[in-house]
Amino acid sequence: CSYFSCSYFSVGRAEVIRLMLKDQGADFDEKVVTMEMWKEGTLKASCLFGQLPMFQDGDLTLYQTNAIRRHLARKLGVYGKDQREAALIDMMDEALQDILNKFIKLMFEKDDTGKEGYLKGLPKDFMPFEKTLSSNEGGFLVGNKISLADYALVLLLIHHEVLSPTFLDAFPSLQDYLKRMCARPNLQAYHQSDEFKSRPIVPEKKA
Ligand code: GTS
Repeated sequence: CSYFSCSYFSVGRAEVIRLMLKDQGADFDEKVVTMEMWKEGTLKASCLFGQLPMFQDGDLTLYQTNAIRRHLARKLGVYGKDQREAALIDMMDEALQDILNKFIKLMFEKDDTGKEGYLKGLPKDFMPFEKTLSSNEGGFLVGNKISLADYALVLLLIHHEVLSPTFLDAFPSLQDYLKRMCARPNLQAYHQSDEFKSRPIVPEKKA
């Protein structure tokens, strides 16, 4: 098994990388960067685009969350069984990124005024995934094996349940999916760990 090394802020885009590594039982080391360390400037100056996460796989250094995720997905065998599945996985993942970008924007809003409108838009945003899961007998977004896109969906569902505990009521397939995914032994152990709980992506005032 490869040994990976990842640097990132405690809370941020990199959580989905952690989720995949944990579920896959990959051996990795992580360096959590604090704001104090970051503000000092040396690390930022050393990063190709001046941002984290940074990922190391042997002598390969990568930046950009999605490039890291795809590299790992190819390496860990969670990028579909062929090119057709890989294309469908990319399509699902891009649609999930659209939701993630809106979600991140909401999380960074200083007040709570955007939350109501955001919650109203959720059925439209998540319905395509409900439909896909209800028609895919494999039990995953694409094919019959977990993929890169599933990790993105699982994490978004976990966070949206915190944001709105009733939001999954209208989505039986997503509900069943989340239950199944969170019962995967490695994912369950990580989801229930203090490590995961210590990184609340949805701040209390937004929940
Ligand atoms: N497109 C980049 C990616 O996906 O990796 C964006 C990276 C990014 O926005 N990084 C943030 C950062 O380094 C941290 S996080 O929000 O993604 O966790 N911010 C500090 C800075 O100085 O820009």
